[in-house]
Amino acid sequence: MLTIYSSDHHLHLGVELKDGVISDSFETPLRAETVLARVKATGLGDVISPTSFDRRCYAAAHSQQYVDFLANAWDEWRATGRTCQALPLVWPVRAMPSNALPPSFIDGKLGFYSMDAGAPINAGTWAAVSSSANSALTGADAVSNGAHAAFALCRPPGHHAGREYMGGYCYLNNAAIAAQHAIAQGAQRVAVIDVDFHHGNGTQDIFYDRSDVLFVSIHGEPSVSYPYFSGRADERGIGDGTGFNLNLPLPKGTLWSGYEAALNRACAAVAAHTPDMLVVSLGVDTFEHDPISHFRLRTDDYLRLGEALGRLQVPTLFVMEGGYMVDEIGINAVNVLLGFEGRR
Ligand code: OKP
Ligand code: ZN
Repeated sequence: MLTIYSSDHHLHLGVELKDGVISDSFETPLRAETVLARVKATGLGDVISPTSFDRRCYAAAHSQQYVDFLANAWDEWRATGRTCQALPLVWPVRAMPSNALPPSFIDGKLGFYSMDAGAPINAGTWAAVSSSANSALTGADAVSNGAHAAFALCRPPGHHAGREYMGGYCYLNNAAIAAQHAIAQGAQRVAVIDVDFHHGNGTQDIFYDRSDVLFVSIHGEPSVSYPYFSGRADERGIGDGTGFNLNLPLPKGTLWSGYEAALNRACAAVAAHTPDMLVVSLGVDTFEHDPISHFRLRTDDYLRLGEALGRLQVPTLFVMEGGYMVDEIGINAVNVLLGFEGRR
């Protein structure tokens, strides 16, 4: 299987507001390097660099004004004389007008275009974020052009980024951009299956009213797990999209046995959609030793997860999302790919 990777991800190094203090982010450059090393060590296949894509390819899944905000945010922040990372600190909450307009000042824009303070912006963020989306787009093209599978080794991740907001380490929604690109290239139907521990609220947001892109997510119950405000089983889609959004929340402490039952339901829904392409939001923060998540999958379980996805027999693009136990992120992520390939 082809891997698409760019060292541009090093241009982004975020901070994290944790327990009331600014700390190092769990979302580190070493994550992507560890996965890349494992791809090479296992001989998964060739590793190529992403090609460049026009911003319009991102705006097909997001809005043009959001993409422009991301591209310009650092310059606008610098123009105010500040050199520290830009973090949003004010949000239009429920009781404020839901038709709030985008402010013109950068501090207001940061809040308007975000869901939390989990997506800091610094000098290299846009270069890293656009390159990460380009990896997903390059992978989508490879699969559209006949590859049975490809692995977009994206960093930063994307699945919390909605049509018009960033958050949770995510800026551009790489998986959604890839799925939308596949549709633009002629796919009739696409399925996105999100196996990251956290609900893919951004991907759900982007495709919620659509019947051509099925979104299925297995994740920690929102009452106790980030992002808390989406991911319930009764979120089924709206309008034409009704019935094309499937959330499978599971309790903290879920083991492979419970996970597999949900995965079988997810795979049955994907098969019923008869997609031309499957996009897998591949997070391995479901691992038993992940520092910020609460499922208990083991290293060998990722082989089984990949085997289940492989049995669908659909051309598949894997897009890297989360996974914060850096020592094992490479083994676990690549185990999914090896399982998919029937190698174990
Ligand atoms: C991104 B991805 C919980 C803090 C949560 C944000 C987590 C973002 C995860 N103590 N911080 O889905 O892996
Ligand atoms: Zn996650």
